Amino acid sequence: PAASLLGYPRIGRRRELKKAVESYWAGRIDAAELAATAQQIQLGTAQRLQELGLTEVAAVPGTFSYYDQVLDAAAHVGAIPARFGNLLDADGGLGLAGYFTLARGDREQQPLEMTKWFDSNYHYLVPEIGPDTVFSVTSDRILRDFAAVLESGIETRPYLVGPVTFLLLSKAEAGAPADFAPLAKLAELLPVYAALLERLAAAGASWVQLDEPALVADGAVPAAELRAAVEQAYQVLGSAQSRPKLLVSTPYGALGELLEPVASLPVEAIHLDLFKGELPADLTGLAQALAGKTLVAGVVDGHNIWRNDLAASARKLDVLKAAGINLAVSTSTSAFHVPHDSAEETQLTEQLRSWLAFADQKAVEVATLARHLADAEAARPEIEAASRIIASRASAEGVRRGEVRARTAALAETDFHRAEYADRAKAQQEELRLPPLPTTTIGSFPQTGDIRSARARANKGEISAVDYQELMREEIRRVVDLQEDLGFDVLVHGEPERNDMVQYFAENLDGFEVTVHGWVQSYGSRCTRPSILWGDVTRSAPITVEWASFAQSLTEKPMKGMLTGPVTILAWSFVRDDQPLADTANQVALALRDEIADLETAGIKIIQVDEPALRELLPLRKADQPEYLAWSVRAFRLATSGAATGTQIHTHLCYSEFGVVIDAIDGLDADVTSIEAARSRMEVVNDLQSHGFSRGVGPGVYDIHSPRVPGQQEVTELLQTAVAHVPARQLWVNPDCGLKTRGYAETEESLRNLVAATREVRAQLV
Ligand code: THG
Ligand code: ZN
Repeated sequence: PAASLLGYPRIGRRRELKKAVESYWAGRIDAAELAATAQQIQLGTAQRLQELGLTEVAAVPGTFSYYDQVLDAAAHVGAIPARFGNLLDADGGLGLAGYFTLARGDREQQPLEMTKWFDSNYHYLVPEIGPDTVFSVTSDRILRDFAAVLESGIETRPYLVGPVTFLLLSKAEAGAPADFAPLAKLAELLPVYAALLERLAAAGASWVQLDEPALVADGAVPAAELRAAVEQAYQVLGSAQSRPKLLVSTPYGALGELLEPVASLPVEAIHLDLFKGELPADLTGLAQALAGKTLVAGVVDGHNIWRNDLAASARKLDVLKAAGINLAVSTSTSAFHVPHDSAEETQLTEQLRSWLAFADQKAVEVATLARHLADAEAARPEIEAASRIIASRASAEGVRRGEVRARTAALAETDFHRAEYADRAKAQQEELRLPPLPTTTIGSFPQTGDIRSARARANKGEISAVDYQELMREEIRRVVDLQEDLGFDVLVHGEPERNDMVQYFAENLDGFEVTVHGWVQSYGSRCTRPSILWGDVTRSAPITVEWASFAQSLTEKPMKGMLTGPVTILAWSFVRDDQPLADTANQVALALRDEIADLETAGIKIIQVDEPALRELLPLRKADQPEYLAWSVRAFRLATSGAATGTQIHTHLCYSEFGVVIDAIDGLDADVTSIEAARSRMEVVNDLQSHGFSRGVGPGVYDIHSPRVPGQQEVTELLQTAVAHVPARQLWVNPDCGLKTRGYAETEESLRNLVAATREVRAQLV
């Protein structure tokens, strides 16, 4: 197809999929009703994209998923871990119930581990593969959904995570030999992919997209081995009997030394990320490798929301065309990272809205660029209009503020340093007098229906600001009482007043706007509404201080002030692309620095500055990582290093691959760091031990992403593992992450077990 998107949001314009899936889980609708909603969403997408100009065969990507695309691949090839027992239906297929068991776990089994998808705020489920995994086709979901849309007259382009990426994203099943890597199973996996391709061809698919983003990241596998694996995979799939045409897509960056090998694969089309990725100056080799194939040029950013510089994209396309390359136009990544349609955001100024391109606008952009390739004159008016609008951004009010620029320009090295840790630790212990293995939670408590509806009513003006405040205060009283009752040492106020830990700050800082319908999927049925960071950032008034001091007034125990760090505010927003991220991060850091000073003045002695997304923005190429880590760590330090010696700074990071960022975590210089560890069975303490991490650390002792309640014994064992690797005086006890998505019943039970286990292990300390 001359113009297409690499992928499209799948949650639905009004989150219809989220609502249907959650209704299915709650038993309010059955599998048939859920499947009907899913097909309606897919048909709606296909019709919408056709209306927007993606009319050719296979221009509409079949990137729907009930939960996750990596889980879908596992479900289709039979990669179902043995620990779940038999999840297959009588017909040998993995039905919806079994599919969701892998995603959410059950009474006995933890779900598949969840981790970040490349450098995005999307999370995929990690398949577990062992030497004994037997692959076979165990789902025909994509076949059925393809056929359903085809019946309505639109031929979509079915999508599967490609076999190499699938195995590289998988982990070895528990009990596999230490030297086993899932990639060793490639030869056994390929016939199953080939069988799926044959069935898709038989169903009428002329194209299938196999997504191979793992090829743009430096991972554990050396480039030569990766190259051999890709070549093996596509030799086999390319020579499959009666297969559809294949598009191999490589979003999220440049292929580097794999560029020509990938371009030479025996398939019909290769997609390259030409927004983030660079092309070689000499295109001769690439053109030769692509002879007879189509280059699907990903020139429109699929990952951020800014209107494309169509003139710049057109120039890139012209260069490729001049080199004799046969072209199609697309996005750099799937557009599932962005919301559906900026035209829905009528509350934004027309000026800001004109700067934006959500998924629907990107469809128009790729169609325009394809038109440019066919007939440059015909596309000229749209291309020039885009140039004018982008130019207007540069001089718009609020994009650059003199006082902000002056403050960042005047920063000195001392603004990034605190007193020595030893002095801080002593001063803090005198202030706080905490027991060994202090217990705390990460910050948020369950957001009940009552809290959400109070906020919704306040937003609609149905209750007054004063009444809303009082309702939130009642909630804070309840949460403080509960923590006192459970016996926690360091308390939190529970954050009932925050819709989202980033959006809340965006709403209270200048330089941001928020959306109404701009939901994007974060994992499974969970979505966020990333804010739009469009201008210079300033704080016009304290944000959290009143809530924190109210909460502190209710207890003698220390109350943690809760802030979101600069890197996370950037990572979970759509950030301006007209200056380096480092500069934007420092502006946010200064606003937070002022907030910390105000919290201290209000008597708050512990302040947590969360950076759960520190790992997320880590560049996929090792060569780019040091620079990123340098500026991201500095931004955190700029935010926190104004704190007094006796003020304890905490931070929290999600996700367990700590090996890579542990130096950076150390560099943050926080007094206490809480991290995810439960899902990976405390593997992280090995990293902490070998690194010699010297400050406070709270490896999470239970997984909050699932409703499962950990037993006291289980928590005790995890704590004993932790104490065996890390000196007890450094250890804190806490759940993995915030409790916002949990219900109260399971939360209370889990926290009770956490405190009981802590007391048990404390008693064992000498
Ligand atoms: N905020 C943002 N991004 C995030 C997190 C966050 N990314 C990673 C991590 N936390 C896990 N992600 C989520 C994302 C969404 C939700 C929970 C964890 C969630 N969303 C509600 C839902 O979909 O029902 C909607 C939220 C709301 O009603 O405001 O619960 O915390 N930005
Ligand atoms: Zn977390």
